[in-house]
Amino acid sequence: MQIVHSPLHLRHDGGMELHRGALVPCYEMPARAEYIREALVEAGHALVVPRDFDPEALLAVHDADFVAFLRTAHARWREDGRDGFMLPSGFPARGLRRDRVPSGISGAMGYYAFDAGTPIVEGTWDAAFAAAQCAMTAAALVAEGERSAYALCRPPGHHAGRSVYGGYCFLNNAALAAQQLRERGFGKVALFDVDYHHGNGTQDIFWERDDVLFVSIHGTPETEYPYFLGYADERGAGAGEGFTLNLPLPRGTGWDTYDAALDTALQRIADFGADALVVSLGVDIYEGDPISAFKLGAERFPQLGARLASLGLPTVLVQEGGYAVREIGTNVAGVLGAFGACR
Ligand code: SP5
Ligand code: ZN
Repeated sequence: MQIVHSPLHLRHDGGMELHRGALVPCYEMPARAEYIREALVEAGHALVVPRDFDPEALLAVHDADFVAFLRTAHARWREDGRDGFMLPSGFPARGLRRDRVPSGISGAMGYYAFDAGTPIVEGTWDAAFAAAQCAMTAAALVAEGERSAYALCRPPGHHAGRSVYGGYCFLNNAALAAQQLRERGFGKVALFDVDYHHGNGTQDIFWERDDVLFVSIHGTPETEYPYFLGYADERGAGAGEGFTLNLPLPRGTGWDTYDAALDTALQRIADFGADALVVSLGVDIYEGDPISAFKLGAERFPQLGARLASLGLPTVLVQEGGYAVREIGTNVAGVLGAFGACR
């Protein structure tokens, strides 16, 4: 399988995140992508660099003011006399105004962010845009005839909505891949999100669309991040009603329960009549993940890869989360190896 990857991901580094009341080094660190790349090259996959997409391509899934904010945020922070990583400290919650963006960088940051766990540093835009280009390139490869392609994206993307960032995500790589597939001739695209955390950004982007089916298996937002989206009663709206399917599972979920949810998810994708598949591939469903709570051993990743391949669809796999850094490469290689073996 071709692996689309850019070393520019290294430019997004050096932040701390607010975690359980303390500033701790980010779980989402550069070593994640380095270990994945090493394991995939070792396994014999071919590395390719992303193509140069026009930034205009982002505007199919993100608002222009949001993209402009991300591009200029850290320069504005420095103009304000500050340096280092940026974290917001106030958000437009109930009773506060959301109809205007404050002119100062601190207010603007709180307006566009939804958590204090997603620092922006000087190189964040370069890394996020490169990751988006990786995802769009993988989609182009599949549209040109590859059965599958994998975008080794970092930072991840599925928590980023039309005009909101958070959850270590800035631009929604998987949504951009799905959009590219639509524009390149696939009439119906299924986006299956297996990351431990609900893909609130992806759901937001496709909420009112019936041409992109969003299906997600994740830790229940009753207790798990991102808390405020991902419940089973969210089914889409307008033309998109019935084209969102959330399958939340409790902490401690093991393979039998997970596998049954997989049956439901794959059946929905088959019933939809998808012409192509995008997988938001978070490997934080692993039992050793430091911020997640499913109980899936490393041997489950090849099983997951085989089940994804069994749909028989042209498939773009997009890297999302996974924070057990030592095992992350093995787990991703397990999915991709089994997927390739089932073609
Ligand atoms: C892409 C992705 O996987 N983003 C995840 C972002 C999660 N950020 C906040 C995590 C807070 C989890 N707290 C759990 C405590 C476990 N000790
Ligand atoms: Zn996750």
